[in-house]
Amino acid sequence: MSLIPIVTLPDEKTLREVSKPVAGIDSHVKKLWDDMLETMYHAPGIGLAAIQLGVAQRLLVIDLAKDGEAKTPIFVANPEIIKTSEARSDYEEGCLSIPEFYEMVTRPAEVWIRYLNRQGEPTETHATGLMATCLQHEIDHLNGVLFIDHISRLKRERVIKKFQKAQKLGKL
Ligand code: GNR
Ligand code: NI
Repeated sequence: MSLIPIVTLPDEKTLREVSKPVAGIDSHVKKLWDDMLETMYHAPGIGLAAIQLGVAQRLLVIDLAKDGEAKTPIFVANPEIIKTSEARSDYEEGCLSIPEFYEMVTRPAEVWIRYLNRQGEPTETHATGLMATCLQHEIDHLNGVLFIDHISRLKRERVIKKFQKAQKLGKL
C-alpha cells in the first residue's frame, strides 16, 4: 500500500472533475481502494474519494471507527443515491481537500444507496447520522461538488481566495 498526496484547493481543475464509473472490480480498483484507505487513515479522515488522489473514478472509502476502535472500512464503487429523507440534519463538515476549514452543512438526514462492494456485488444500504452525511459528502466529490458549495457564496469565495493567495505566496 502507498500514501498518496491529497489534492487540495486551489486545484479546482482536479476537484471539479466529474469522475467516471468503473467497469468492474479488478486488482487495479482494489489497489487504489487500499491506497485510498491508507492515505485516509494517515491524514486522518473518515472518508475519501478517488478524485482527492487525482483519480477520476467513482470510488470511495469510509471508516467511521474512532481512534483505538477496531477498523470498519467500507469500499464503495459507482454509488447511486436511490432515495433521500425529507428530514434534514446539520453537521459541521470538514474536507481533507480544504484543510482547516469547517462549516455547518444541511443535508438529508437519511439516504438509501446502491453501489458495487469490494466483491463486485451490487449492494443496497440505508444510512443515517454521520454515515449519511459522509456518504453524501463523498458522492458529491465524484460529481465535482465540494461541501463549500452547500454554504453561502460569501464564505465559499472567501475560502477559495484564501487558498489561491496561500499558493501564490508559496505556502501550499
Ligand atoms: O475526514 C472527514 N471528515 C468529515 C467530517 C464531516 C463531514 C464529512 C467529512 S469527510 C472528511 C474527509 C474528506 O474530505 N472526504 O472527502
Ligand atoms: Ni472531502
